[in-house]
Amino acid sequence: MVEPAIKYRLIKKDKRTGARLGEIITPHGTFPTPMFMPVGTLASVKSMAPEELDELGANIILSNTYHLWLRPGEDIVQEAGGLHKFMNWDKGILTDSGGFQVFSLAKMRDISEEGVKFKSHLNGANLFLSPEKAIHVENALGADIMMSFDECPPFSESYDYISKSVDRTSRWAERGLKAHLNPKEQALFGIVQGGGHRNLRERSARDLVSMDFPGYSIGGLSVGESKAEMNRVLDFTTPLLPEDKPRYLMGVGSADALIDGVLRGIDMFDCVLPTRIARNGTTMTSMGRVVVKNAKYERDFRPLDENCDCYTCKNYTRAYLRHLIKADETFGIRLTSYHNLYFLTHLMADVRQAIMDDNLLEFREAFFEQYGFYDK
Ligand code: PRF
Ligand code: ZN
Repeated sequence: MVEPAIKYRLIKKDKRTGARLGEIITPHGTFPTPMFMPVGTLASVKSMAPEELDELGANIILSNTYHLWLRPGEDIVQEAGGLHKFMNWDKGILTDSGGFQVFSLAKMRDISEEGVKFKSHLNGANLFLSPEKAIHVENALGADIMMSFDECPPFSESYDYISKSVDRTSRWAERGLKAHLNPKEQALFGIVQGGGHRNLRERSARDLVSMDFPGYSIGGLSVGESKAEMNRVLDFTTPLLPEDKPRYLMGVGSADALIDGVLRGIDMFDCVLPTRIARNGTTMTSMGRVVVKNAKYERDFRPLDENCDCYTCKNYTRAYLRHLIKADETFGIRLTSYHNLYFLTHLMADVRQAIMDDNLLEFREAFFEQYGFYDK
């Protein structure tokens, strides 16, 4: 048994909820959890420099196997000295396996036991990804944490389909584990699937936990089901996972879902949401969403969020942000992206403090009181 590349240290468990305060120890630093991870699909968090990400409180960022495999090619990243060097980021990196992107982006997929045949979303070329291929691309990229190659079926798929899919995802996870070339430098996580079905989530978790991954992801959520539905699945899924390993809820990034995920024992989250909505002028503030592009902010010379200490809020007005976004000035996108990422990384810091102070439930109440429930 080799020592895994990352470790999780549980610091404190909340007495009244499933929330955990901890830290994740990676080859590129030790970072507090629960945490939010910004997404840099193509080896860049859109419009943000690495120094800015560091300054706004990001510790691990996400990148993507499928996208980097297609462009520029993992061989080029490897020649550059790996993803950290290539993009000038020396804190944590996590790569998603490409499984999810194949299912969400590519047309005409053909799924078999061996892997997935599909067409490139860039030029229509015929492509094939298998668990072994995905892991070898992830090995070449060199992230601290890698994801198994999984299938993320639609939440509404039939029980029968999801049941077969879960078993195949477990076999793919096992193949990925065997193909993994350097477990001492890169930690491979298993991904629990199973849609909304308790017994399928149980089977998925049991099979993956028996393979002893250094961490576990929960996939197949935030794919169109309601937040109540997602919370219901988390209620019975996180308790299936070992206490001494990190748990990562994939593709979740709205403030309310982060808090409710932490309450259910999640340690890590990622999502394109904060940066994606920032690019069309939508921001997350302590008072809820502010669509700064709207006409009503034309003469609003207040900061975006009066309770925020970020660079954007300290220096610029809503009227200025509205003007820049309306005029397609890229600086506007940088300012709203910076604020949204700062907002979520600092929300998680506040959540950690609340766990420390034994008042997470009160924190949640107060937060929702101001923020409103369920933004989507
Ligand atoms: N699997 C993988 N990546 C993902 C997901 C998944 O199920 C999701 C689901 N929200 C986001 N990203 N590999
Ligand atoms: Zn701000």
